[in-house]
Amino acid sequence: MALKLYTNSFSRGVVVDWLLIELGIECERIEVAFQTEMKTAEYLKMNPFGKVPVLVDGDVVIYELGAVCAYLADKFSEKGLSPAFDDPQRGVYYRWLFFISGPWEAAATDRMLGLTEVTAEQKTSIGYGDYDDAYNAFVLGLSEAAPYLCGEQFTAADVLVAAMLFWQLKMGEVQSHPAIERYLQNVSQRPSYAKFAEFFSHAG
Ligand SMILES: N[C@@H](CCC(=O)N[C@@H](CS)C(=O)NCC(=O)O)C(=O)O
Repeated sequence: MALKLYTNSFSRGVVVDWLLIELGIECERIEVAFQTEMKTAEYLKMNPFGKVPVLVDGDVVIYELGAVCAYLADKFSEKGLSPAFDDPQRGVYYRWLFFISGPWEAAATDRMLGLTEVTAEQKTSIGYGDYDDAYNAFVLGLSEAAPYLCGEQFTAADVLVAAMLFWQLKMGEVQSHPAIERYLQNVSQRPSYAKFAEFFSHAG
């Protein structure tokens, strides 16, 4: 059965569009309006958060951007967008998928909302420590990209991480750094990037 992507062109769903270009696969794209179509009872059955993106593959419904991207990369593993299961780089790949979707997303959101005052005691129970910890870990990891996060292999993790950085730089929500600039320069060489940049320019 054909894949269906419920998304909105002004959302993080554009990250999946970028991955689909890299994969070179067909996927039906269903544009869902904010506030209305995303909140219908029918839509909430697919994603109780009433958010995009959502990928439907037959009977399987996947929400959460990171899960959608990881799922597609593995489903079409022959396209080489995820390290093989027995490749040690798979560990690095997982680290980036989870880092960008968990600690980094939370740290960046808290900062955007001004939730930055963290006591030493609170820091031990906050998954990302504090913003500086998360930022330092991020740029340290990026400084090891050669040229991509998993070495020579460009993966779905690069799509997620680079898209997040392009977005946050555009919105002034992350401080640039030589490691960030070098990494994004590497990623920008991908032929798919030009197409993504086009989607992205509409996305806010
Ligand atoms: N954790 C979710 C976040 C999804 C999300 O926040 N999507 C936004 C668009 S970027 C949305 O659909 N917002 C609509 C709403 O909350 O009403 C993911 O990674 O997929």
